[in-house]
Amino acid sequence: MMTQNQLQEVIAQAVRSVPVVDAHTHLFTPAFPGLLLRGIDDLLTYHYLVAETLRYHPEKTEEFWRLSVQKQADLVWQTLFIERSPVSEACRGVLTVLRAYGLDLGCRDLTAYRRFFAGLDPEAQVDIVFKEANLKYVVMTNDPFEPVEKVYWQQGVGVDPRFRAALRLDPLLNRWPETAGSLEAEGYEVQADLSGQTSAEVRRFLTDWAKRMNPLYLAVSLPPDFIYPDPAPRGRLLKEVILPFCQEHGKPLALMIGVKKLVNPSLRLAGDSVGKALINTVESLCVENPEVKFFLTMLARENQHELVVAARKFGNLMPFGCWWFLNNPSLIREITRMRLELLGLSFVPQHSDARVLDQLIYKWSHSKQLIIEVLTEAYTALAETGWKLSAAGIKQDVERLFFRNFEEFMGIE
Ligand code: RAT
Ligand code: ZN
Repeated sequence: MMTQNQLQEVIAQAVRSVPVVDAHTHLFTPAFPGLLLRGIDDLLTYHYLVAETLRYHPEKTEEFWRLSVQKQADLVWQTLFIERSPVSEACRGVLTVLRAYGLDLGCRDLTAYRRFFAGLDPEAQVDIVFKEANLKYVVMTNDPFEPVEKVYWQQGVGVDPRFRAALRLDPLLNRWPETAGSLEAEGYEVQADLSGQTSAEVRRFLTDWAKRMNPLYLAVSLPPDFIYPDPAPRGRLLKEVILPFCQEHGKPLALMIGVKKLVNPSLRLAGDSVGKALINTVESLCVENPEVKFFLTMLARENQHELVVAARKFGNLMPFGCWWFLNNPSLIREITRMRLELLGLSFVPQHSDARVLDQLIYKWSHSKQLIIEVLTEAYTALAETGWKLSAAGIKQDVERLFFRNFEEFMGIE
């Protein structure tokens, strides 16, 4: 019989040592020069921190976008770290990163931090970060309409195996018919009204890009009013092209539902918000497409309970992560506890959504600490029934949460 202290230690050890698969990030392989964000200025200009900064200085919004990244970082640092205590989750994250690199937090010297990061070579930095966060690999977000990225794929630049691809469909599903124009320019015979060869040609486009990227899954972020079925272009493209493609190729479809784009356009990337989405949509997709796997996250706190209930009904639905505005300690605790209570070990508790390499360090250390706490509570309650726990059994459960569930769902051996 394990004592409470031993139990805590076994859980903490299992979580800290498990290799992690990060199912959704916005990072890039260093093989794509210029795309991988890293270092203190990129950390400080993360859009979560830009939103927090401009709250204190709304009058500086227009001017902010005219500044260099370094000058933007100066304003964020001054506003959030010098003039106030950096208590928010995104601020604390920066400090966790600096501490992990052994930097002196006492000096609050941005120039010294800059000097340190300037001395790091990108490849070496990837090694350090992956070791620190104990990552097996991360999944990128790969948009075939992004002009710079697209060219790297077309040139067949070899990708570091620690960076796996996910084929992002936002332009196709959220910006039709503009995207029809881009497809046409690339030689695909599509019509804005989806007539003629359009479905077959969009499918050809997907096949071409899946060959180049070898994505683990296809992905799209969607607004709160996303409905399915839907006679509008998004619904038709889903029904006629995306879902059959996913089924035929055995690729899961990741749906990230609940984003209200550019509620405040002047904030640019920091200007998106959240809205409660319709769970019926998720249920219809799952019931009508039993052969398609849906890797699914919802942005509104209000959707979390019904999403978990929906997952109880459908083996082809895998909830993942505490996304964006949910990626805060109080909500991670609440959501993870609820998922564990209703789904046992059949979910993917977290992804980082990192946009800056170094964020992997804090996003994972903060989340792991919370998952340790929630698991400790659950195993303690289990032990109280008289159930015998073993370190090997706990390790196996933790592995399911941090990589095995994801890999099995993705069909990775
Ligand atoms: O979390 C974020 O950084 C958002 O800006 C989005 O990129 C979101 O995660 C997404 O993938 O659409
Ligand atoms: Zn994201």
